[in-house]
Amino acid sequence: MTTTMTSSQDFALRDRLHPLIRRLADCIETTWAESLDLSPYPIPKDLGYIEGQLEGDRLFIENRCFQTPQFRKLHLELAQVGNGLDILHCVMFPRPEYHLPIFGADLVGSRGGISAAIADLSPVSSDRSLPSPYHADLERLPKPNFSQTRDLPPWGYIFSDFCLFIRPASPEEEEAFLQRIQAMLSLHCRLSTQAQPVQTDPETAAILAGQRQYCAQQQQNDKTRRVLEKSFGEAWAERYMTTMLFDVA
Ligand code: BLA
Repeated sequence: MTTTMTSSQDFALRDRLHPLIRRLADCIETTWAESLDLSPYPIPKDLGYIEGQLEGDRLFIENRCFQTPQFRKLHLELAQVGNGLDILHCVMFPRPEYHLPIFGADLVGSRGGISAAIADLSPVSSDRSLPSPYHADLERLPKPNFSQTRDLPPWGYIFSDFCLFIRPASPEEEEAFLQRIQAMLSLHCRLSTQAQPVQTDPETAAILAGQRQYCAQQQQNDKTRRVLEKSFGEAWAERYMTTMLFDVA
């Protein structure tokens, strides 16, 4: 296995990725920069830029992270397996003093097109409901129709009723997916910056428990784990999934 780190903050990988992944990465970064008060987030030294190859294809990963007054970690990851599989992963982890949902998105694609496009604002409360302003604003968003919706795996019960999981079937559907994520993200940035922190320790503990459950379930995604294991081995994949992708504060 080779792991390499560079000091470059540029996503050199970005230009080689599927156009929808590139556009979503740009959209996420622009929305963050325009609507949030970003500060640097210390990425573990060896996990900023990573290359690995154990068996089969080489895996390239580039991570970019920030923090803000409301979010302990904003994470955007771009990855490419060999020349075949392109991946965008994004999670916005709120600080546990803020009762906010977890924004998450995953795009997986190849030359043949995007096979999985998923985005959600996932609840952390024990009754699995979203804070009411979120519910109301999400209800008001236009609801595009997608011809191929996909079923969530059993661990996906953590996602909200608004979760979108599709295989975009045309350039028009790719565009509609991008528009929908942009709308969700803008809504989230607006509502999160208006949010007030909770006042009591039990409330913070309940939010933390919800975030822990979200991470525990996401760590069960065998499709992600298998990609990482093939290039970096089991132990490394476990460390990466629990410390970089879905770490709990
Ligand atoms: C699916 N994720 C997948 C798939 C792959 C990855 C290969 C299968 C694609 C398909 O079925 O068409 C791989 N995703 C990765 C890798 C990384 C990654 C290697 O992010 C990172 C290095 N996953 C997330 C987030 C969500 C998510 C934030 O990281 C949701 C908010 C969801 N990915 C998700 C779901 C599936 C998936 C629900 C489908 C799983 C299944 O069908 O079993």
